[in-house]
Amino acid sequence: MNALRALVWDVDGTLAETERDGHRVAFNRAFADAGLPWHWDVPTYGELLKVTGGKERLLHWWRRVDPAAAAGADAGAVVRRLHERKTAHYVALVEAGGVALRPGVRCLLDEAHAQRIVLAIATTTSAANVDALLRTTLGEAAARRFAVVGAGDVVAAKKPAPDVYRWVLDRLGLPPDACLAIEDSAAGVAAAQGAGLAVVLTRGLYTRDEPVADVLADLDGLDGVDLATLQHWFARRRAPAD
Ligand code: XBP
Ligand code: MG
Repeated sequence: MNALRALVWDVDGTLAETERDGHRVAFNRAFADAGLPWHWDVPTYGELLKVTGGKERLLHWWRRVDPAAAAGADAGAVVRRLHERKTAHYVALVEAGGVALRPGVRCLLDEAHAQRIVLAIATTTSAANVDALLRTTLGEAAARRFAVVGAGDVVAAKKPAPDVYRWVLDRLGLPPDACLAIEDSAAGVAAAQGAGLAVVLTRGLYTRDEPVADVLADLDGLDGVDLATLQHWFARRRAPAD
């Protein structure tokens, strides 16, 4: 079996706790801008996270609260506009320092870079969000360490579909058994495993109780986890044929 060549990171919930105080707040600001009487409180947003992707989540909500309007000919355009506002609010919030990396993440990124382990991203969130988060939390130079960023609409089928991981592996030119995915959610784990990657799970605010199976480690965070530990877990993974 291959040695570990690349770490493929999820973003939301994994690199940073972006959802509750980042994306959720940005959605609510976009609703207020548009004069909509919608507000996603913390538990409601937790339920809505079952739908991955912001535009998909918006449409799902709209169909629930006003199915007739959500079936209108211009519904797709309305969702796109609303989501553009949401992205602008999210980027502003991140650039103002509203979101920090989770404990342990920066150390692991630095260690991997120093040991020439390739860094990549496979996420459902929009590319503008990833860009703002990496530049603000890591700085310009460290943000450029990610060799491949698979984000948002680069694939049509979002997590739990494996497509974004396959997209990233294609561009890395690496087989799945040389890469380790780091994910926070059941949908993310399913996506990575569907593409043949072993996974370390770092549960977050919204994913503490999600049922997840067959991960190399099931953690509440990455604080104190070093690269040698990841490599040790990775070496003990089962081959797909086992
Ligand atoms: C994250 C998501 C994203 C964000 C919002 O899932 O589902 O949709 O909530 O981002 P994962 P956008 O961590 O598994 O990638 O609004 O830009 O879609
Ligand atoms: Mg996630």
